[in-house]
Amino acid sequence: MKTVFSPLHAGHGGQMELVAGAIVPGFEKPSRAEIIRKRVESEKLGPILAPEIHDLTAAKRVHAADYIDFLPTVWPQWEAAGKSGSAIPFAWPTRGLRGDVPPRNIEALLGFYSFDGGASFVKGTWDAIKSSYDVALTAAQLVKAGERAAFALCRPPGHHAGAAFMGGYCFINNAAVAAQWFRDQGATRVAVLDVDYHHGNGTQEIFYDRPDIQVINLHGDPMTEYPFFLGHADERGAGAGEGFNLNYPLPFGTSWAKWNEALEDACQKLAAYAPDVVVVSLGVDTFEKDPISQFKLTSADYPKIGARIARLGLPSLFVMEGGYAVDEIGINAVGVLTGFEG
Ligand code: SP5
Ligand code: ZN
Repeated sequence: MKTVFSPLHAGHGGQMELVAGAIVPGFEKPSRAEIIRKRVESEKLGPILAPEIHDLTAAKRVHAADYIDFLPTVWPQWEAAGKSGSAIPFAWPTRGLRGDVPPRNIEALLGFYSFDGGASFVKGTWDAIKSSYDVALTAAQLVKAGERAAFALCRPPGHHAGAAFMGGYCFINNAAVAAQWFRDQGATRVAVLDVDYHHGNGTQEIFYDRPDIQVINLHGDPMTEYPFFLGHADERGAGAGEGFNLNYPLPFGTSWAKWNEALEDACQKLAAYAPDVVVVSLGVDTFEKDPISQFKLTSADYPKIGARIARLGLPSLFVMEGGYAVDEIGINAVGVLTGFEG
């Protein structure tokens, strides 16, 4: 399997986040992608390719144009306002406030275009976001050109980013961009299978009223787990999209047996949908030693995930999402891919 990777991800480093009452270095850090890249090499998964550069047309097919146009301006605006450190919002237009008037202050704009303070900017963040997008589209092109599967080693991740908001370490929703790109290239139906520990709220929001893109999520129950405000089982899609969004919220402590039951049900529903291609939002923060998560998968489980996805017999695009246990993240992410290859 070919991997697409860009070193530009590394410029998105040193950003801070708020965890349990303290501002701490972000869990979503450059070493994550480097450790996965090294494991791709040591396991001889296949060649590692640089991304082709794309314009932002495909991003604007799933995101609001004003949101996409805002992203490259964040750091320049932040610096022009005399600020340093990490560009993090602190005020959001929640219920009772005006969410329809973009303000003119950079801190306010960050809040306007986000749902949490988890997607912070430093100087190299835009170039990393853009490279992650290019990685996803380049890997999608490989699948379109006939590869059985490809691995988009995206960083930053994407699945929490909605049509007009960032959050949860995510800015552009790489998996959603790829899914829509497959549709625009002629695929009739596309499935997105999100196995990250956290609910892919952004992907769900983007495709919620769409029957042509099935979105399936296995994740920590939002009653107790981030992102809290989406991901319940009764969210099944709206309008023409009714029945094409499937959520499997699972409790803290879920280990392979129960997680795999959900995966099996998800894969059967996915197979029944009969898409032309599947986009896998590949998070490995379901791991027992993940520092921010509460599932109990072991390294031996990840190849089984890949093997089950392979049994779907569909062209498959793997898009890297979360996973924060940096010592094992390479073993687990690449484990899914070698398990897929059989
Ligand atoms: C892509 C992805 O996996 N994003 C996850 C964003 C999670 N943000 C919330 C983190 C909350 C961390 N709570 C940590 C407790 C650590 N002891
Ligand atoms: Zn996650």
